[in-house]
Amino acid sequence: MSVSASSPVSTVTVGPIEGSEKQYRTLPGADGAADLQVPYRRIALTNGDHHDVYDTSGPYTQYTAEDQLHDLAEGLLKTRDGWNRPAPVDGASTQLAWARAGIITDEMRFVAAREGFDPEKVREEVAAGRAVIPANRKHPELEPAIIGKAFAVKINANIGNSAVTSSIAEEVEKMVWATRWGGDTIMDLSTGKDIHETREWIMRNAPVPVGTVPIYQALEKVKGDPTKLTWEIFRGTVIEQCEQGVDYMTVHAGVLLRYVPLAANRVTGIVSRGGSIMAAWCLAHHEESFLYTHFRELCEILREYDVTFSLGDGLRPGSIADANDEAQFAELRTLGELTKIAKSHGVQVMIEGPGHVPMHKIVENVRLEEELCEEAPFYTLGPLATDIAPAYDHITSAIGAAIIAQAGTAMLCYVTPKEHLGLPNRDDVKTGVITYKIAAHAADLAKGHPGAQSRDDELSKARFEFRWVDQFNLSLDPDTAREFHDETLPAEPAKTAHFCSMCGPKFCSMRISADVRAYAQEHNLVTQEDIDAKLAADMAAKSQEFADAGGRVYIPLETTHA
Ligand code: IRN
Ligand code: FE2
Repeated sequence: MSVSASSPVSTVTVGPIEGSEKQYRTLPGADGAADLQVPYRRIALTNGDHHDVYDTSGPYTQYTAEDQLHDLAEGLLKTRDGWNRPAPVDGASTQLAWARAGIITDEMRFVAAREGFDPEKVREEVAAGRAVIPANRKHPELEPAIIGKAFAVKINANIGNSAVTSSIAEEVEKMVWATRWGGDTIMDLSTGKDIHETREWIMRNAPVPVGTVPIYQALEKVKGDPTKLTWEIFRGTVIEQCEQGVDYMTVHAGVLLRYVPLAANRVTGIVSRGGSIMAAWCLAHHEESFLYTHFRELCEILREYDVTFSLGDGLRPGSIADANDEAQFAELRTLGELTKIAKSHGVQVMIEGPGHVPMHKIVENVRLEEELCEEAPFYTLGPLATDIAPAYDHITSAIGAAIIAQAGTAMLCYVTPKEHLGLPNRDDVKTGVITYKIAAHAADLAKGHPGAQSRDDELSKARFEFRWVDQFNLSLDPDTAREFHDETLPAEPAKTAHFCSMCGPKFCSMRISADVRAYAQEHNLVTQEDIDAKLAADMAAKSQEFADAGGRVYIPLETTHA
C-alpha cells in the first residue's frame, strides 16, 4: 500500500457479533476459476435450531481475537482477483455489458447465492438496468452486493473526515463498524486532509462497495474555490479514484446552468454540497456544467474500471417546503437523459434522490424516477418526513425511508442523529445503520422479499417462549437489547423467566396467552369447534350454578367477599 512508514491505523473492532458465528458457503468456481466464498452469519438458538442472516461485515466478525486481524497495511485478501473474468463485449468489461450478452459472471452468481435468488434472475435485472453490482475491477477485496428493487433493500453509511475533525484511524474504524452492523455500502466523503491516503486505507480493508463524490477532492485540489475547477482537474481526480478501486461515484451532472435560477426562491436553496459547487461554477463562468458537456468521456473512464454512476441529486429539496418542486424534477429529467447515455456505453447507473419530502409526496418521486430513468436503481437520502426534529433526524428520515423503499427505492443512504448538527461519531454511525436496517427490512417485509419474514417469525417465537437470549441474538442489535433487559433484571435466571420488568409476572400478556394455550391443550381443545363446544358447556355449567344459587342477581356481600 502506498502509505507512510509509521502506520496511522493499528487496529479496528474485531470479534463475532454476540450469539452468532461468521461462516462461508462455497460455490464451486466455473472453468477452473477459484471457488466463491459466500458469507453469512449463523445465529445459534437455545432450542437447538439456528437462523442464518445476510452479512456485510467481512472477516472482521470471523476473527475471534485481535491477534487474528490481518495486516491492515496489506489489506484484506484480494479474493476477486482469482475469479473468472469474461472477455469484453463491444469493448466493455462491465456487469451490464456481460449481462446483456447473456453472460452470468461470478459476481452475479455470488450475489444470487447471497440473497437466495436464481443467477438468471440477477442477470436479467442487471441487463435491464434495474439492478447494479458496483464492483470496480481494482477492488479485489470486495464481496459483491446487488442493488435493485427486486432484491433486498440496501443501506449506505457515509463516513469521512472534514477539515475540522477525525483521523485516518477513526475513519477505517467507522468503515469496519458500519459494516459490522449491516452497512451494505459505505461512502468515503472525506473533505479534510489526507484524502487520498485515508481512502487507500479504507479501500484495501473494505469488504463492501465503496462510493465517493470525486468533486469534493477536486475542490480540495483548487484550495476550495469552485470557480477554479476545470474538466481536467475533475477528470484526473476521477481516474485517481478509479485506480484506487472506488466502486461507485456520485456525479452531479444534472445541475444545469438554466436550472440554477429555479432554486433561487426556495426556502433552503441548494443543500447538496456537490450541487452547490457545480451551481457556483456554472454561474461564475456562465457556461454549461463540464460534468454535463464531458459526460460521454466520463462514461468511457468509468467503463474502463466498471465503476457505477450514482447520478447526484444536486437540486434535491432540503426542506419540506421545497419538496417536489420544479428545480428538483427538472434535474431528474436530465438524469433520465444521462442514464440512457451511460447505459449506451455499457456503464451501470443508479439515480440519487431526495432529501426532505413530506409523506404524501414521497411515492410520486419513485414513480417519476422509474418513468424518466428507465427504472435505474433509486438511491435516496432518507427522505426526512419533517424538518422539526434536529438531533432525531435518523428517525424523521427513517419514516420517509421506509415509505420510499416500499415504493421501490433500492438503496437508502442513512442519516444519523448528528444530521444538520455535526460530523457523526462511532455511536452515531451505529445508530444510523441500525435505524436504516429497520427501514430497509420493514420495506422487504412489505414487498414480500423471500426470506425476509423468517427472521421476524424466529424472533417472535423466541419472545413468546421466553427464550430471552435468542430474542437478543436474533435482533439487529443484540448488545443493546441485552443491556436494556439486564438494566432491571440482571440475574441469570431472568434470561429464562416468563416475564420482564415492563409488566412484571402478573400482567405479562405473553405469559397469560401461554397459560391460555396450555389450558386449551390440557382440555384437548384443538379446533375452533372444540373451543366453541367447551365454551358452551362451561356457560351452561355456570348458568346452572347461577340457578342453583337461587337465580338472584344481587348476591349478599358475605358470599362474595372472602
Ligand atoms: C444519496 C441520495 N442523495 C444524496 N445522497 C448522498 O448524499 C450522496 O450519495 C452522498 O453520499 C451524500 C452527499 O451528497 P451531496 O450533498 O454532495 O449531494
Ligand atoms: Fe437536510
